[in-house]
Amino acid sequence: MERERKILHIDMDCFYAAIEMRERPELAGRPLAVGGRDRGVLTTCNYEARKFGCHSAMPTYLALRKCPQLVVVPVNSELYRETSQLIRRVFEEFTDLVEPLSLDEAYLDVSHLYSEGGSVAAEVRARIKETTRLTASAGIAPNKFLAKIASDWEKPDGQFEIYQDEVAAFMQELPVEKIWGVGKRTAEKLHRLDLKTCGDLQQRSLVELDQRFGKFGQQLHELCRGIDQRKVNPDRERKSVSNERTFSEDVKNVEQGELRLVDLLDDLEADYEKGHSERHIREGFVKLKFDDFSVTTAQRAMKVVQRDAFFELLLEAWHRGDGKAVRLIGSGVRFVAKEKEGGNDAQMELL
Ligand code: TTP
Ligand code: MG
Repeated sequence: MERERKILHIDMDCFYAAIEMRERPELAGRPLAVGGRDRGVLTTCNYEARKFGCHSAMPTYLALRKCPQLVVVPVNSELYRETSQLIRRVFEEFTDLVEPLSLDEAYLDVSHLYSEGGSVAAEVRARIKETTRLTASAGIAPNKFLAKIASDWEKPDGQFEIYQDEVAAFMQELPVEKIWGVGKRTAEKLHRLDLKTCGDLQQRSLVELDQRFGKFGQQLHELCRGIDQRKVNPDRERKSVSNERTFSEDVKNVEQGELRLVDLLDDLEADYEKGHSERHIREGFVKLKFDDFSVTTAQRAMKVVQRDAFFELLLEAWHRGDGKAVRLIGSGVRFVAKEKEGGNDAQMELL
């Protein structure tokens, strides 16, 4: 019989804001956001600020209107990355099967640990608190999909476990929006078909879902029953590093575009040097989104972040717009794939 899996999803609570509160204790307990002032947006805010209706991606001016006493501090990526490393190391005390999703979030497969999933999660959270003085929330479930949903349930500083024999009942009432891979558009389509919950979806046949949603239909058919076979994949390798910026006002000419690209390339170089310098670059690219939302990407082979080539790529992409103004510029490099490492595959196959 297949061994039941124990998957944890760990997610730090208001991560950037929590770090800022730790660094400046005088701010603790006050509504605090991390983000850009003036025309910027909030990257996140603490739970005090959320009580006023503030949330990540909200324009700062709007957040200040909702909560005039809101303290807004700038983003300090380096500090967050350091903290993220510490958390990563805590995860690795428990298992090699760690799949980071972002700086503050990861899946852990702890099927091989004999303790109850819930107590492993409690221990991981306690170790994180000891190491970083920050709180995390956890979801514990037989698969990734359910673990991620569960980690949101008792946020902040809490955990929630979904046991295998509870899955069927749990799925009945779960809104379709919570299904992994269902974005806004798919959700609308599901609603038009009168499908609001996973229980509703379970009433539809695989054939029908396949006809309506193509390949995704099969996944929907499984996910709405709480079935998710995806493995925790620890060696997912970065394929590229990139950045992009949407401007509050469209950029009208390429000279202005070049000025913006300078900033992006500074950041790109710093990101590469700090986090990925062991990787070999195979090409660089420039991405543009025009004012009609069409997107184009120009790329060229290079081995380092070669600035003059990036400016030529900008020019090339710009001309494709036929005079259209530009609302977003992105820059990035793609890596040569790491050589596949043999040897410990068997150990990673836990399914
Ligand atoms: P989240 O885990 O989405 O948010 P959070 O940790 O701030 O809050 P929660 O308690 O609800 O988990 O994101 C983690 C960090 O990533 C967050 O602190 C800020 C950053 N972030 C961005 O930079 N851009 C974004 O659009 C979002 C959503 C987050
Ligand atoms: Mg978080």
